[in-house]
Amino acid sequence: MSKTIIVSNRLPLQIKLQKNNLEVKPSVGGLATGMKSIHEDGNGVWIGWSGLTEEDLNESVSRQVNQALEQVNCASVPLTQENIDNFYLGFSNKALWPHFHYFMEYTEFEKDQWDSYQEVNQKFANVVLEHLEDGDKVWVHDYQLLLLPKMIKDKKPEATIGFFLHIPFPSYEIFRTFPWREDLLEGMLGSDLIGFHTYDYERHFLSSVRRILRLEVQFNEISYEDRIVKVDSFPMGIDYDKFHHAAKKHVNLPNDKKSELRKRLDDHIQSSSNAKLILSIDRMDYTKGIPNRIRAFEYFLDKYPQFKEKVRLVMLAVPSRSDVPQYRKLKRETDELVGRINGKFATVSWTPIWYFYRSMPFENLIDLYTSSDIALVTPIRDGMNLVAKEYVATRVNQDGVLILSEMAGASNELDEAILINPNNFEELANALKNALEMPLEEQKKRMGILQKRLSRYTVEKWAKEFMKSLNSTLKEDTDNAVQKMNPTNQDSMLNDYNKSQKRLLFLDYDGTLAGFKNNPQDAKPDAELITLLDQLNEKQNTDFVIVSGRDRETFEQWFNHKSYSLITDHGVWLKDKNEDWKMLERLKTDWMDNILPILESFVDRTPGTFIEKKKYSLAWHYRKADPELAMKRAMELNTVLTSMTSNNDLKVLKGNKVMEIKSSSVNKGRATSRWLTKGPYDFIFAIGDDWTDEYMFDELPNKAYTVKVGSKKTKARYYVKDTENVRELLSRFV
Ligand code: GDG
Repeated sequence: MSKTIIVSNRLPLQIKLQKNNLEVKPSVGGLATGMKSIHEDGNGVWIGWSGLTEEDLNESVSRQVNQALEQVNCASVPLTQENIDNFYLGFSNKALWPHFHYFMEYTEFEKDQWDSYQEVNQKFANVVLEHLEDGDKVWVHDYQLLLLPKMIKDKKPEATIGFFLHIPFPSYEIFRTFPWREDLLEGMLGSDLIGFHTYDYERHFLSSVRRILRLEVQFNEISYEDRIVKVDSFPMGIDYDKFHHAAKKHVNLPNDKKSELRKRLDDHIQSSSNAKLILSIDRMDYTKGIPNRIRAFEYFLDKYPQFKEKVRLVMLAVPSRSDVPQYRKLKRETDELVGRINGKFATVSWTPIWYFYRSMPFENLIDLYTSSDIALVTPIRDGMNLVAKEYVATRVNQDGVLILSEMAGASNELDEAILINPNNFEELANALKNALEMPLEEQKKRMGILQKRLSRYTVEKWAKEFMKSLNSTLKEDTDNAVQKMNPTNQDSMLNDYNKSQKRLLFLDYDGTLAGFKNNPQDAKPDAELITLLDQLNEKQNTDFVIVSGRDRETFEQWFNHKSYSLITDHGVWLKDKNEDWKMLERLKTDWMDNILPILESFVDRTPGTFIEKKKYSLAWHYRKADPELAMKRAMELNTVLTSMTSNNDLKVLKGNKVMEIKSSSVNKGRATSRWLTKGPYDFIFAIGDDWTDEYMFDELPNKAYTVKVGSKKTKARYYVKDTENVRELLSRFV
């Protein structure tokens, strides 16, 4: 039975080791809850670091830990202290975390840490590969493991792999400055499905993929090598019922059962008729905007002094990554700010900020949520922010106001909150005043809508939706009738080839026999290719023809001294082995004078594009242009040209990063089907990479072996990954 393997940096467990005594406790985080049903389904495994370094463990304890983990269907990745320093505290938290959150001034690019990041991702891959069986699915989580999908895919191409990024994906302008940007993107593209919290992160990622890797993106699908990678947004939810039910219990608690914290919070609320509590909860992280929030609170108290002695900011900052210098600096800054502001405003009976630097048990967290009239969630940048959602879930009487930063992913879904820009103190101070004075009726209206939404799209639903989408990538794959050329179907094709009496091979040139170059003239055949073509040309009973959109002049230059059969200009010219060139189609060229100025105006407005003037066609190449601008211009040009060419017997062909205008009476399909009359052939093979080759695949008889290069979206029967595979395949014919 197939299973799902979940992979995250940390296992959803807390392991305590005291004097060789082992205590394993499940952790109760949102992710663990969401993944619960998937983990428990069948014989699922969760792979991650246990929290104990190799230095913490001796052989016998290590065995004990592994056994304990096995019992709860987990497996650990062995990491050393050096790994933690360089991979986790180093590359993950000093390069990726600040960079992806737009804190470029905090980003450190260290080669040693990058090496460690690769090494540790490989360690994770090794453990995954030990557990991975045919038919299994893998779901990889977060920024510590960006390289893992590719490492698994390279070893197990048939594995179905999903990846979810819990933090923002930055805009292309930021991402492009990352030294190892290609490796990170390629690592992620080992997946079949890549998920983000929001559509913004999704489009930033797609933009980087287009611009940096120059890959073809259609809607939310990336054509990568011979695969399609799907990209989508899945906003993560919370365990709504857990928070809602816990809050219900808390609200009705008798006095003697209340925690000390709750009693102190109650004291404040009862201190005057309009005393209010404002809550903030975050990990102590510079992305969460803690100092800004405190300063904005100071600004608020200065601007609206009527709230002095009435409102209190209760601030819980949970210690985090304190081995990283920026976090220690943030802690110092926060301590100082709280001290200064409390000193500035405090009276004998009131301190404006209650500041806790620690983590609290769940019950106290609920005390804070249920006692606070306002939640002030103001990150500078946050992938999602679950605290905002948890606050909503705990408001069992539907009162309370959420003030939320627009820079948190959650703001996309929580429109009924008061949304603010955390850098605008004026807006923040006014939001606080509005929230404090908001009529109960309006609070209930807003809270009601928010609760309805969050109770529907829970973390469990989120995980299920992701898995459903991952499963559908698998289904699309099996539905697709186009088969990958593999050793089995290749052998059967060669068997037919060897048995046949008269064979015909049609080979496209650019993107098939030779890779693309920025300048089309640079794609000249190399020595290896010439040797291969010579060998094919010498084969007995075998006609091989290069069928190209290239012009006759170029092929004359390149293959001048050769006796190959050539079809050029998409089928205008034909040269049969030892004969002279013949014109297959008589074509007019007077239309070019009208079209050329239009193409020139597009070249002027689209840097990096250029026109190739052929004898019978005009091509506008946009391979070197910005892909997003080029796509927009290509659509524009297509509209202009189609309206102009409709009566003109002209056709606009979309090739690979090129648009070509030519007579509609000529295409590779017509040229190749004419050649068939030289038969009968009992073995026909055609291979090509773009839309112009589809005409050829379409016209050939069903029994022909038709092969597409680099994509599964084709009328061909088979596909191969790249030009290297083409050469390997053709070398089997010689
Ligand atoms: C990352 C992304 C994204 C906090 N203090 C205590 C405590 N917590 C719990 C909260 C909440 C969680 O920690 C914090 O989650 P956030 O989403 O707010 O933030 P990150 O830790 O930065 O998480 C973030 C998330 O991943 C999920 O994809 O939303 O954007 O940065 O659940 O309740 N829990 C307890 N005591 C505490 O003192 N028990």
